[in-house]
Amino acid sequence: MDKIVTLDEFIIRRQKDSELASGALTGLLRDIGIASKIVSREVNKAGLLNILGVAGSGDNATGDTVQKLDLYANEKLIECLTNSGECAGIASEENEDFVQLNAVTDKKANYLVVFDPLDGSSNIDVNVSVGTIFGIYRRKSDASEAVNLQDFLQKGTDLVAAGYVLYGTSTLLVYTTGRGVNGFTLDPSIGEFCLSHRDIQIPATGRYYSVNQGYYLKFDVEMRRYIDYCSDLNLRLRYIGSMVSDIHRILFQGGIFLYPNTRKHPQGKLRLLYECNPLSYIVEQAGGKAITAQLERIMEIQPRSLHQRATIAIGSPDMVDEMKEFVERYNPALNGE
Ligand code: P6P
Repeated sequence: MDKIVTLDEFIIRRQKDSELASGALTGLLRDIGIASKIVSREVNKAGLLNILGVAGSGDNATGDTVQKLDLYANEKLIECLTNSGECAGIASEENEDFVQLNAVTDKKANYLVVFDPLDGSSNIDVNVSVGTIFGIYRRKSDASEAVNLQDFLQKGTDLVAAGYVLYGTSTLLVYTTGRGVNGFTLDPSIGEFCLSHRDIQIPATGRYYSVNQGYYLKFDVEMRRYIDYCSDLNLRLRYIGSMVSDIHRILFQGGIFLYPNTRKHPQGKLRLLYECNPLSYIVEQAGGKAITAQLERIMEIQPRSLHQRATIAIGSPDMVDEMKEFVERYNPALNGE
């Protein structure tokens, strides 16, 4: 039986990585791990604590219906990130604007964290897995100043770390600091995330495609052609409606996840800053690809606003390349029609 390696031990062992050397990023990752343990405890007993149901406010800053657990997870993440003293500010799906964190020590905080505290929260009431998504940036402004919007509007290529926590049959934290992707499963008996998936590599291709088939008629023709192709290949359609869960399956078993533009969401539905970029960083680090339905690399997009949406096709490299070929072949605009 392999020796147990906890998240803390693993992070400290990897501290020789440039970004971890100062220990600051180490502290941030550990704080996110702590918040995730707290959220996991509440997610696993949500039905008992009447924590389900829509919070009083109804909608969050970005117009999505808020579940009480969303708010709880948001508060815990902000609390834990404040404690570390390493985080200068955060941007969250649940907050309309970015939040400057109050220094708890006289140490200057050089990092920012963007996150979706509980993605897929509409599944909470029906006990389907949900997830936390986070990305970590170095701040651009001077550490002696207040954080500003430009600090947060950085491309995905500027991420120094990204990860997700999947609250499913077990609680799994997957993250990267740019040197591969590793997964840690929470052992509730010792309250530690333990290394369970070392150096995750996404299969070059797969038997799954993940898209909301209900919007098929609202997709552009080139996307419909690609979806028809997946169906003709007898690929398996798997769509939970929780981005973390859907992409987690693809990361481990291969496949492609698509959220193209629709009439309701002409720019796409998913959020660039705290959903698409962090998950794209992880998938690319595992050997996969992540582009928009318009074939732009997700991590190269220059964000213009905190809650900006993006279309996305993400997963096994050979499948993303094939989808790209369909768009080039059938998109009228690309064919001069
Ligand atoms: P639809 C959950 O609300 C979410 O933000 C993602 O987790 C998920 O992939 C997507 O929206 C589901 O959207 O339109 O298919 O219900």
